[in-house]
Parts: sequence; C-alpha cells; structure tokens
Amino acid sequence: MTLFEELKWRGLINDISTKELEEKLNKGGLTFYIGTDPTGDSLHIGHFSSFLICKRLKDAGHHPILLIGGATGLIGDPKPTAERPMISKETVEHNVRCLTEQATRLFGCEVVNNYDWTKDLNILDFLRDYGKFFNISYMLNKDIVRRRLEEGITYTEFSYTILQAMDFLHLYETKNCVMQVAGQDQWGNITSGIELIRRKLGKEAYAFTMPLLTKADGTKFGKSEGGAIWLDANKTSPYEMYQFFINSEDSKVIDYLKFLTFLSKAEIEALEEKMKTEPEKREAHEALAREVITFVHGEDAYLEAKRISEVLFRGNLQELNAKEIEMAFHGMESYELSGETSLLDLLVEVKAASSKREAREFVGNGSITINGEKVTDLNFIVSKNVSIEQKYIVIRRGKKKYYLVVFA
Ligand code: 545
Repeated sequence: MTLFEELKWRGLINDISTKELEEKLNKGGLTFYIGTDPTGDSLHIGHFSSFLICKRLKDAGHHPILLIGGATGLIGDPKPTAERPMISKETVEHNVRCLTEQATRLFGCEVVNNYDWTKDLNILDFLRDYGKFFNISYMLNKDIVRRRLEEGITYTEFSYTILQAMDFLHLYETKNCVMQVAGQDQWGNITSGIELIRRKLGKEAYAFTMPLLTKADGTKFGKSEGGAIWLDANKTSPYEMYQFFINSEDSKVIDYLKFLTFLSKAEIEALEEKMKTEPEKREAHEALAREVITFVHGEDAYLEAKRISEVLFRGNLQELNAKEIEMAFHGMESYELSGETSLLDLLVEVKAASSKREAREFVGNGSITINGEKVTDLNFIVSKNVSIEQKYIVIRRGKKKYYLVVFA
C-alpha cells in the first residue's frame, strides 16, 4: 500500500488541493505544517487525532513543522456560530509555552510560533503587502464567514484568514514548506494561503484536510461527560483516558484504531474479526486504549490504568494504594470526613442511600462493600482505621456505584 492509499484507508483524507498531491506524498521529502491556536493550556485528544499526521508523514520521509498560533490566538479563528471571547495576552503566552512543551515531547517535530514573524508587522505594511491580495468578495464567500454575516463578525475575526495565509507564505519562503495539513474545518483558511502564495510568488502550494473524528451520533469526538480528554495527565488521568477508550462505541472503535494508532491494516482487520467472533473479549477496545495511552503517557501508565480498571471491576479495592485511588477517582466528587461515623449515616450523607431505612436495607442485603470488603453489620462504625493509608474509604453499592470518602 502506498502512503496515500494508507491515508485513504485510514480515513484521513477529506479534501486535497490537487490530484498531483498523491504522487508527491508517495514520493516523500515534502516540508509541511499543521497549526493550532493556543486556546487552552493543554493539547486534547482532538489535537492528538490531527497531530498524529506529523508522525505518519515523518515516518514516510516528509518533514513536519508544528505551528503554535501565538499571534492568531490573540485574534481568534471565526467559528460558524459566534464571536470568540478575546483571550488575554498573558494567557496566550502561557498556553503557547504549555502547548510547545507538550507538542515537542509528544511529536518530536520542529515547532514554530507565528507571533515571531507577525508581531513586528505594522498596520500599513499589513494592508499594503497582504491586504491588497484579498478581494472582499473572495473573503465573504468563505463558508464560515458567510454563515456569520447574520450573527455578525468583527473586523478582527474577519481578518484572521489573512494572518493564516501569511503564515503559509512565510513558511513557504523561509522553510520551503510547500504543504499545509489540517482538519476539514480549516479548508477556507488553507486556500487563502494557497491563493496568496500563487498571487504573490506565482508558485503552487499544496494541502489536504482530514475529516474531524466524530462519535456514532455524529457529535464531536473527544468529549466525555467529565469534559474534554486532555493529554496532560494532571487534567485527565491515564485511568480516565483508559475508561474513555475502553467505552468507545463498538461501531466506531475500528475507525478510531485507523485514525489514532499506528497498528497495521492486517492488525486492525484481525481485531475487527475478533469483534465478530469474540465480542465479549473487547480486544479491539483494549488495543485502542493500549496504543493511545502508551503513545501519550508510556506503557507503565497504560498497565497501571488497566490494573486499576480491573480491580475496580472486581471490587477488591484493598489491592489499590492511595495514589491509585487518587488516579481512579480523579475528577470525581468526594466526601470529606474528619472523625468517625456510623455506616448507615455515612451512606445517607454521601447519597448512597436516600434514607437510613434504605441504608439499612442495602447493608442488610449485602450490597455495600467498604474498601472491597462486604459489610453487613448495621452498627458498623466508619473511622480512619478502616481506611486505605489513613486516607481513603471507598464505598461500593452494588456492582458499579462508587463513593469516595476522604479523611481530612
Ligand atoms: C493558525 C495559524 C496557522 C495554521 C493553523 C492555525 C490554527 C487554525 C485552527 N486550528 C484548530 C485549533 O483548535 C484549537 C483547539 C484544538 C483542537 O484554529 N486556524 O487551533 C484545530 N487544529 C487542529 C486541526 C483541527 C483544527 O488545532 O487542524 O481541524 C482540529 O482537529 O480545528 O498558520
């Protein structure tokens, strides 16, 4: 399979600028870039799905440049729906530092910041040397801008596409960067750049976009009920990332394997077969979680996340230490306890039971475990000396409901 055939098979090609791109991609040696604005202080799984293209193309002999938008992040790429709130310069600078560190660690490619070549451009040069190449009717025809004319769009966001076009021109001139890659939402900004390079240099530049990953119901990939899945382990623990991938919809897991991993066609097709013959083993889901978490956090983090998940599933919590409890229940609300209390009162306090009568019923019928041990004693006293490392009490009701109690 050629590179282009593989990208097609993986579902990674949405638009391409010219069909010549196929053989250029297959030949290798292209310098290309993909950009992101510093809208947050961590990359998330949405970035990850797009930035993996850097490694895929690098492995095929191309040269990736990752751009962080220290300048464009101050302006705001217009969304179809509404104006973005402006981000402060300090926040943008902080986010640029965080994203640069993460992107370098994860994707190991050259990182540039468009603030470096945009900050010194004065308004007159901007209007004369770049604005002159942008016909308003061309700009109004951009899909996203057209949809915003009703709602309203400021001059600032309207100008954004010229900044992104300038980037492509700048990288073309200074680094022979002949191609830009992005998710499909970026097609308008990319073609602005191709147009500017054609009109200002008389040269041809290339691009392709990737479809945006979606869930089975078509909504945006990468959001769980706890919010976005961040690549920063302090924002989303490897355990939470493990749960996110293990619970991917069956109908999407093969697409995610193609998009998010480097498993071969043969390996993915074998997993697809296993989904049919032994669905209960969930080998495809496990492979997806393993590949992504190992890439982002390392194999040890994957193995620990898997172990915690198995312990929680079996319920023998006494096998977990305090750190693993923290990881497993990261982001989940907990109940603080200073002294000791009766189990029945505590069950009502943490809302594991709606009344003491119901608490008595749960304890009586054996559906309550404390740190993995079943408790049926109605007079059981919960105190620090039944906690894990003098810190945690994990109450489980039935098979799946967990409540975390932390000793102050
Ligand atoms: C700025 C200057 C350039 C080239 C590109 C840019 C950024 C671009 C943009 N990209 C998106 C982005 O999202 C922030 C949250 C992360 C998902 O806005 N104008 O910054 C996303 N991009 C990755 C993919 C994308 C795109 O970071 O391209 O399609 C999402 O997967 O939406 O010279």
